[in-house]
Amino acid sequence: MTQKTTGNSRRAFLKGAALTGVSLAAGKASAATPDPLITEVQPWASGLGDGVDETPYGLPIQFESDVVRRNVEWLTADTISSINFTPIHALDGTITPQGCAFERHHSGAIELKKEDYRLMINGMVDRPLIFTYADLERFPRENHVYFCECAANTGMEWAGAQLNGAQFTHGMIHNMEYTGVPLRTLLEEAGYDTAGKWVYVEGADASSNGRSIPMEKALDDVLVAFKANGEALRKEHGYPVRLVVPGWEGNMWVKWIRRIEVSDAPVESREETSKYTDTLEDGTSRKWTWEMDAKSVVTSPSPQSPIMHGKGPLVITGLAWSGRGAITRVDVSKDGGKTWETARLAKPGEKMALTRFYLDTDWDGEEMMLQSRAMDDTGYVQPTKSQLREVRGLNSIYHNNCIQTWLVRSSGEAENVEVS
Ligand SMILES: Nc1nc2c(c(=O)[nH]1)N[C@H]1C(S)=C(S)[C@@H](COP(=O)(O)O)O[C@H]1N2
Ligand SMILES: [Mo]
Repeated sequence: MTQKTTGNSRRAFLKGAALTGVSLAAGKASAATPDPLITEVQPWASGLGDGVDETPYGLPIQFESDVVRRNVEWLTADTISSINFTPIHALDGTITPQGCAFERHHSGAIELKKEDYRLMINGMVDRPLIFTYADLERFPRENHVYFCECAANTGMEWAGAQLNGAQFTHGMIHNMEYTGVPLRTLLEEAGYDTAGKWVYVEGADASSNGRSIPMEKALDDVLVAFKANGEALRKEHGYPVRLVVPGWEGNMWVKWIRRIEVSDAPVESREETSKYTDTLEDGTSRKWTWEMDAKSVVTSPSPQSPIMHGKGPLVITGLAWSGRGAITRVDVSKDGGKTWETARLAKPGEKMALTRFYLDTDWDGEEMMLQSRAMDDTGYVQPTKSQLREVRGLNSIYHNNCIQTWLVRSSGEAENVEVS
C-alpha cells in the first residue's frame, strides 16, 4: 500500500502551523470536511513497521526515487567520459549527499582498494616519499565544508537559454564536509624545495587528469581527503583519496590521487591547455582561470520544481557560492532584474562553501521573471549575461557565472529563459 498526501491534509497542516512573517491567505478551505487521514485509522498505524536491521545501510524511501543524478545524453558520446548533474532543484540546506552528488569522469570511475592505494611525492623534494592509506591516517587531520563546481557548469547556456531545469543548468556542483590531511603537511614531510613554484597532481585512473597547481595554493588550503560527509568517499568521487582544492575549478580536484610532483614550472597538460581555458572574442584563450567566481541560482520554484499551491505564501529558495570567499548577500528579483529584494541567508556565508537563501513571500499569482544575484566578501557582484558577454564574447564554455532567469507562469510552471 502506498502513502498518499492529499491537498486537503497539507492545507489542514498549514492551518495549524504557526508561521511568522507571512499571512496564510491560501491555507483556508477544509476544516468543515472531515479528513480521513485524520479521522480514520490508516494501514501504517494498523500493523508494525520494519525491524531495525531491514536496511543495514539505508537508502532514500521509494517515494523520493526521482531525486537522483541525471545526465543529458546528447552532451557526450558515452557515459565513460561524461558528466551527470546533482538534483539541486529537490535538495535543501547546503550539504550534498554523496549518493546524488554529480560525477565527472574522463575515463570512468575506477575501483581501487585501500590496500592497493599509494601516494607518491617526488620532484624537487629532499626525500621522495610513498604513502600508503594507513600512513595518511596517522597525520593530523582537519574538517572543512567546500563546494566543488565543474568549470563547465552552466556552460551550455552561453548562447541562450538551453536546458530546462536547475539540475541541468547548475547541477555540476556539490558541497560536502571533507576530512583529510593538509597537502602542506605532506609536502613538509617530503621536504619540498622552496624554489619549487608548482606541484603537478595526477590520478590513478587511465585519464590521470593531471593538473598544475601553484605552490602558494598547495601550501594554503588544499586537502588530501579521504572522508566526505563523515564516511568514506564513494568510488565515483575518488575512493579512497581525492584532492580538495577549495574555491577552484572542479577539474583540479584530482580523484584517486596517486602522485604529486614538485617542480619549478607548470606542465601545461591537456586539461589546462586544450581544455579548461576560455576562448575570447579575438580567438585567444585565457588560462589559469582557477577560481570559481560568485554565482547563485533559484532552485525552487524552477522548471523541475513548479509552484503547485497557487497564489499566497511562497518560499523562493536557492544556492549561492563564491570561490573567492564567503557570500555576504543574495538579492532576488521577480521582474527580470528591474527591482530586487534582499533574501534571507539560512546561515552566514562560509568561505568557499554553498550558502542557502530564502525569500519568504506572498505570490499574487502573476507571471514572474525570477532571478538571483550573489555578492561575496570581496565586493564582487554576480554579473548579468550581457555583462559577462561584453568581457568574454560568445566563444566561451567554462566559467559562466551569469544571473539565471526562470519564467514562472501564473499556472506555477517554470521555464528557462534568457534576459540579458
Ligand atoms: N583522476 C581524475 N580526477 C578528476 C576527474 C577525472 O576524470 N579523473 N575529473 C575532474 C573533473 S573535470 C571534475 S569537475 C571533478 C568532479 O568530481 P566528482 O566526480 O566527485 O563530482 O573531478 C575532477 N577530478
Ligand atoms: Mo570538470
